[in-house]
Amino acid sequence: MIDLYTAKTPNGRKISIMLEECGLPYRVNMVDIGRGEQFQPDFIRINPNAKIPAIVDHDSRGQPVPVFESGSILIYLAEKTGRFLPVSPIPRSACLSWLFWQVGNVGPMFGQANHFATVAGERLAYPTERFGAEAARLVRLMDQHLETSEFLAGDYSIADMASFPWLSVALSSICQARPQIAGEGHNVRRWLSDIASRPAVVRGMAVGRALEPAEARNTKLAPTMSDGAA
Ligand SMILES: N[C@@H](CCC(=O)N[C@@H](CS)C(=O)NCC(=O)O)C(=O)O
Repeated sequence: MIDLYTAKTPNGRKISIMLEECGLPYRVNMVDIGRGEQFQPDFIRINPNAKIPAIVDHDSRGQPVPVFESGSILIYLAEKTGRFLPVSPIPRSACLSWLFWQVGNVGPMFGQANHFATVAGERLAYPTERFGAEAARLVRLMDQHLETSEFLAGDYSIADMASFPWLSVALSSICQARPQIAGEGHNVRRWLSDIASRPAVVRGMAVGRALEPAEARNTKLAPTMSDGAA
């Protein structure tokens, strides 16, 4: 059994998607980051950086294994199962390049762009422009890449799982906010739609909320999944 520590955010959903894709038994522990549960000592012992997602793998030999940072967790689960991360060096490096592209660029830049556009109490022109422009540049780059590529790197992989939850929440608002990319993003939309139709993705995205009736008809929750305390 794997304990998943998560919240209803794109970073958290990367991991529930991967767990569902691999069919691994896991238990959901929702961490209320709005109320500061990520700073509680029990959670800091799992992730000293005090952020979701994190996992504890109780199925390894010896002591339970804590893993934090979404990219690191995706690689851990891929190596544990032998799935969604190629083994041979060239396709593996392509997959890892796009995975690190997401964790080093898309997550931080989309997060800051959203923060300064919608969360910050004050509208500050410089950071709004800086992070908004960078988010738009990343969308354009991804759209151009997906013009000739079905997925980010070869077959569907952990690189796609890392980017999917972020693009699914942010693509429309980034395109609307930046006139220079208005009308772009059709390759990203095709990619989003292909991935969104995967039953494991529907289940992974639903962690922490009840499935809509249409979703429930098309998918089946893993029998081992349950909510627990953080
Ligand atoms: N680089 C980290 C980012 C994780 C992260 O930013 N998590 C957010 C939620 S999406 C969080 O826990 N925020 C709480 C806080 O910053 O106090 C990863 O990829 O796992």
